[in-house]
Amino acid sequence: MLISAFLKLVAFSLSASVAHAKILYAGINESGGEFGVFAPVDMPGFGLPGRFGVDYAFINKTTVDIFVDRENINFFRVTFLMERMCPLSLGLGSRFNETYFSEYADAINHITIAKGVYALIDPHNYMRYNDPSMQPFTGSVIGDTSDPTAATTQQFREFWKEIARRFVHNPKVIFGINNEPHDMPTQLVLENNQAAIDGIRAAGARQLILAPGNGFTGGHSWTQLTGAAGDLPSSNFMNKLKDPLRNTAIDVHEYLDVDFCGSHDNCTQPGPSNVAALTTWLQDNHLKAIVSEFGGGKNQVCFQFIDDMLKYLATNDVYIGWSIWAAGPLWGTNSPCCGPTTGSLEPG
Ligand SMILES: *[C@@H]1O[C@H](CO)[C@@H](O)[C@H](O)[C@H]1NC(C)=O
Ligand SMILES: *[C@@H]1O[C@H](CO)[C@@H](O)[C@H](O)[C@H]1NC(C)=O
Ligand SMILES: *[C@@H]1O[C@H](CO)[C@@H](O)[C@H](O)[C@H]1NC(C)=O
Ligand SMILES: CC(=O)N[C@H]1CO[C@H](CO)[C@@H](O)[C@@H]1O
Repeated sequence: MLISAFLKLVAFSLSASVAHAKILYAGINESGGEFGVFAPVDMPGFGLPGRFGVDYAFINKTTVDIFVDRENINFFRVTFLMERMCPLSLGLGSRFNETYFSEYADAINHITIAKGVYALIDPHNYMRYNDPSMQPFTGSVIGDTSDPTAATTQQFREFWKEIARRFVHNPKVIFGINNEPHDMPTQLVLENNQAAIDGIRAAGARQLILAPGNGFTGGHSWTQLTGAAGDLPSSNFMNKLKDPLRNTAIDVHEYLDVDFCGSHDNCTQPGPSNVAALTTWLQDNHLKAIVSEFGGGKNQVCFQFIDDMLKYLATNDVYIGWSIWAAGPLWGTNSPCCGPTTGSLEPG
């Protein structure tokens, strides 16, 4: 239902010259814009607004240049925090912290204009807003009408309309609606996704949109109940999304360790068989997907699992891209994925 006419054209023109090219976007997560708010105990507002370059940062331009020039990466998922873009004093909506926006836009423009490759805009918020101090569990679920402190679905629409308006003339920008919704009614994930799509298109933006599902947008659980309350499967809802431009794809996360979290160094969850039901669903609904987070530890078992996953994505044309977790200027010697010794994907 939502296959992109634009993407089909791109895929067609590519296929004329590159026989087996199906993956259009191959890349990496740039994590750091959401850093510096994780409080030892639940302290709403901890780390806000934060200091650029100290508490949070978006990209290291030198490493982006290396990824593009030497490693042929053409896709960067760049995280940010909605509570920084829309300070709590203003609320979620069209009024931004212009300082934070300009820092973010500088990163996006470096990737998309200076380097000419794709950037995925990623509000790293688990479809929650107002308290990021213990992500992914703190913060009011956007659109939860039983929570008087929650931002509304309409506010989320205005937020996305404004982001889209600001990038409307940049064809290298892709809009990721939100990172990993979870533990909320799947119907509400659908409604928030639809509001974001409506806002983006109302701004006149025509670029690709990525819509997540529930259950941390897990590929393996796409057709299953998820969360403590047994929320309905994403597959029951996300084929109901309507995009007048038919340029919305599904956003999937799929780690290869025992609990799909990316925190263990060994790989025991084979990606291809775990996403098989999702693949069938995508085919049946004429949808495409990007795996915007996945990864494995620095060991031979995981290298094989990652290789198997990449081969699977490349040979199933419902998948049009992937970005591995993660690089970013603030990881230092910490391992963003998977287990304590894997290291970050910054060059070197
Ligand atoms: C940016 O990346 C380059 C190349 O990897 C590295 O030499 C430099 O130290 C990095 N800068 C910061 C501030 O991390
Ligand atoms: C806006 O962001 C800048 C940079 O992080 C920060 O110094 C400033 O206090 C923020 N303003 C508000 C209202 O949050
Ligand atoms: C890692 O997982 C593989 C199966 O994926 C298993 O054969 C191996 O024993 C595991 N290694 C460790 C150290 O747990
Ligand atoms: C596997 C991994 O590193 N996951 C991280 C993804 O990003 C969020 C937010 O930065 C972290 O909380 C996760 O640990």
